Amino acid sequence: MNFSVTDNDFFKETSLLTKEDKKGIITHKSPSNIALIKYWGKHGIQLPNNPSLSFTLTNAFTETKLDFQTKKESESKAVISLEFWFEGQKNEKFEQKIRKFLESLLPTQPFLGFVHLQIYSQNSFPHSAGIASSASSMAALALCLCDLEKNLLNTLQNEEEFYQKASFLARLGSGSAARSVYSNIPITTWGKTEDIKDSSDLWANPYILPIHDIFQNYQDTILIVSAEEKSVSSRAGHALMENNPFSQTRYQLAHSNLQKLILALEKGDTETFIEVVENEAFVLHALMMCSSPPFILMETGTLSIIKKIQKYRQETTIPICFTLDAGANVHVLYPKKYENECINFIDNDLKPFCFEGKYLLDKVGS
Ligand code: 2P0
Repeated sequence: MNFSVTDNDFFKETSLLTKEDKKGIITHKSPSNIALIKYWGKHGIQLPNNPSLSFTLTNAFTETKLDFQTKKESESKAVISLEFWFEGQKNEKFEQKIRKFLESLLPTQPFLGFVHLQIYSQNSFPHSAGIASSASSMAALALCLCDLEKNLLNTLQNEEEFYQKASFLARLGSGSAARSVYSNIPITTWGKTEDIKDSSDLWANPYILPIHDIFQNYQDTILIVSAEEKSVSSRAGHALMENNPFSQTRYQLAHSNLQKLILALEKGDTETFIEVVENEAFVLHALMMCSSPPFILMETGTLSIIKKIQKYRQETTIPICFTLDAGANVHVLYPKKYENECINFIDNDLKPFCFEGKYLLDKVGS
């Protein structure tokens, strides 16, 4: 499935397109997500080597506005016409990246060649916070593209199909973005697994298995340990899995961790939740450490924070835990009912390890 629109209907519609001058504005807002079961390693065209599962965040999001106007009959339909602004400024670097992405879609989504596009994008979180924005930004862009198709070709009227296609396109832009097209859905999964009905490598789906109340309003405080750009890009990181001696074991572990997590989410079993979530974070970083060449993505502050969280948990029995992305920042996860104690702990014990004392308060979308 490539959601191609290069069929007869398309050409019927596009002949209309060239006669009729159409313009409009489409906006979408997409949340960031934090993976509990990590996607790390891919094959083919952005296909994951194991299933992943993420919490959808609320406060960290990208808002994208797409301003479109159909081209004149004389203008070439084989090129992408694009201008891109990021946070109010024309941004050549991002424009190049988006242009390349849209060009890669052109053979299956030829309507993209029939319009002039002006895209304005902004994040709710500071660009310098060292938080990856590819998931939320690619998801917001993919949703805009699906609305554009809907507007121009009268396709994607079915909501499920609309979101599946948005997730499919977002995935092609950035794997983890596939999981960010569903706002207000607390948990999303991506990748084929026998444990989740209708799961797919091609797009992510909202998680529809039972979720215990304790996990409905989990808090995620993102500790900014480093605001620097990552030392290894995700693309390079995924590629390193190809020759990693532990890769097959890792993919199996992702499946068994997912099975454990599904049960824990249903039963409200925070102990197993913590065991699985922290294991996934450690394994992701261990894989990078034993890749060739090796990468250490944690900073000393990351380790200090992890140790403090584990000690605090032991002393208080509050089910607080952490997860990591492919970088030094720490996501601190805890149930809403322990919010006051956890914020106090973060302010007193963890904030000193944060870059300029910075952290972002976020929570799972509901
Ligand atoms: C994830 N990460 O599941 C994992 C865990 C980071 C750590 O997916 O190359 O930017 O664009 O498909 O999605 C980050 O990688 O990689 C990522 P591409 P992406 O969220």
